[in-house]
Amino acid sequence: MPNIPKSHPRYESLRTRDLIAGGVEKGIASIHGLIAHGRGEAFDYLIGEKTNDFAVKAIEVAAALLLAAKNPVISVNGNAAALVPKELAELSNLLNCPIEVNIFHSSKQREIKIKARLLENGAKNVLLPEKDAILKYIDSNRKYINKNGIAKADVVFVPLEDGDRAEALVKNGKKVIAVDLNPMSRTAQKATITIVDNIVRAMPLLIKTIKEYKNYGGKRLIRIKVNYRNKNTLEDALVLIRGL
Ligand code: PTJ
Repeated sequence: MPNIPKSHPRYESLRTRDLIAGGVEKGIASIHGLIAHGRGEAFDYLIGEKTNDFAVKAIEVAAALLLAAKNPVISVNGNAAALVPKELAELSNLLNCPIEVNIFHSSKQREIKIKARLLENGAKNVLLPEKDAILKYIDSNRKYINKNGIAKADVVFVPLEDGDRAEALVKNGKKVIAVDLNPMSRTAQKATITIVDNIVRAMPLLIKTIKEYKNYGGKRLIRIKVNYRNKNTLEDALVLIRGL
């Protein structure tokens, strides 16, 4: 990171920007990831660059859903791997579930680099997409999945997606947890649970919440998620943005 003092008022934002730029340089994030990040930054500004109550609620419900899932899977693209590799590895180990690399801008080399980065950061079970398992209702590179991962998942965690796949996953009968700073995005609208927050803030809180709920029984987990309406989360985020 260039010589930016921690006292700089935009230190955290600059640090995160640097992670994405470094991710592109290392061949982990796609060059298009920079544009996606800039879009995220703009929405982060609009929600006050903090984890709002609607995100805390969504994180609690997401934690309960992940703990109650039979076969949860964490789907990772270039941006997620550049920004929060350690947290993705910790989440996977905590839930004892695989991480599956699934990228939009097709590149075998980048898939391999993303996998290596996750392993270096402590992940134990990282799957790559295979040509023998296909997700229905989608035509992009993201249709290729792993038969031991997303193919048999009941809940898929998809931080900062690119749109049509969340819908395809839902049509394939899966529950989808998205992290997306834009409450109007297609992903945010189609997911079962949308955490409208920056992935760099949402991941540590999700991990902390899962650790807290880890020994809860099934009934208690159901009580946490039973009255959740994703429509209300998105509406609350939009009210905040429009009210500025
Ligand atoms: O590695 P690949 O090839 O799979 O490509 C990944 C990107 C992210 C480039 C690709 O999926 C893409 O183009 O995504 P989009 O359509 O630009 O959407 C990304 C969404 O993530 C947007 O709605 C952004 O607002 C949101 N976003 C960006 N940065 C963050 C974020 N949400 C949460 N935390 C962030 N840090």
